[in-house]
Amino acid sequence: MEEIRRAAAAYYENLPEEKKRYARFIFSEMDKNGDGKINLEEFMEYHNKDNNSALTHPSLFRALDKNNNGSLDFEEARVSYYIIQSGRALFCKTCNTFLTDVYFSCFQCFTSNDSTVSTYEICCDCFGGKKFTHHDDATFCDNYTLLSQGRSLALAAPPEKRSSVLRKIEMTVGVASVVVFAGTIIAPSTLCTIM
Ligand SMILES: [Ca+2]
Ligand SMILES: [Ca+2]
Ligand SMILES: [Zn+2]
Ligand SMILES: [Zn+2]
Repeated sequence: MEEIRRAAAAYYENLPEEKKRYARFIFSEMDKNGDGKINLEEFMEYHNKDNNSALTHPSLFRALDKNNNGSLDFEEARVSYYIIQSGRALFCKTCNTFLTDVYFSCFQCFTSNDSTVSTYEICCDCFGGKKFTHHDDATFCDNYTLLSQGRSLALAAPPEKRSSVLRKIEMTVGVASVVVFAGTIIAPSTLCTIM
């Protein structure tokens, strides 16, 4: 989680002023009782209304609450903004915890040409403890391996398939490759296209 926090802070610092103001605005919208922090109830209420079901996961709130005091200050809450923007709202398919730094993903599902196949991610504990049921021939890779393999995969894919490969890479490993280019945040898909 620490890596995600640091990436989120860097991401925020590079946002244009209006986007920073917008992030503050969202924070104040969430803070119903105006005490300057977001409790679980306020967080759930806001995201339920938003229909953003991934964010109403209690394990995400716990992960965001860095100092474990049961509420989110602005610095803690802005990490959720980054998680949405980078497509990092991923949860373990077995135990349902929010996936932070390193996790494993089924290589076959990840690289499937069928867009209806969802990528299958599990946390290190469930993978290590073999606590998952998936198809027999599944090969699991950690997200960093997928990122480096993703580039070769994308380059090897026929041009008409390339964008769907890139989209999957972006969804699964987005956080690892957000970079700042000439003061503008470049999303992984754009980055891959210009490489
Ligand atoms: Ca509040
Ligand atoms: Ca807190
Ligand atoms: Zn798990
Ligand atoms: Zn699979």
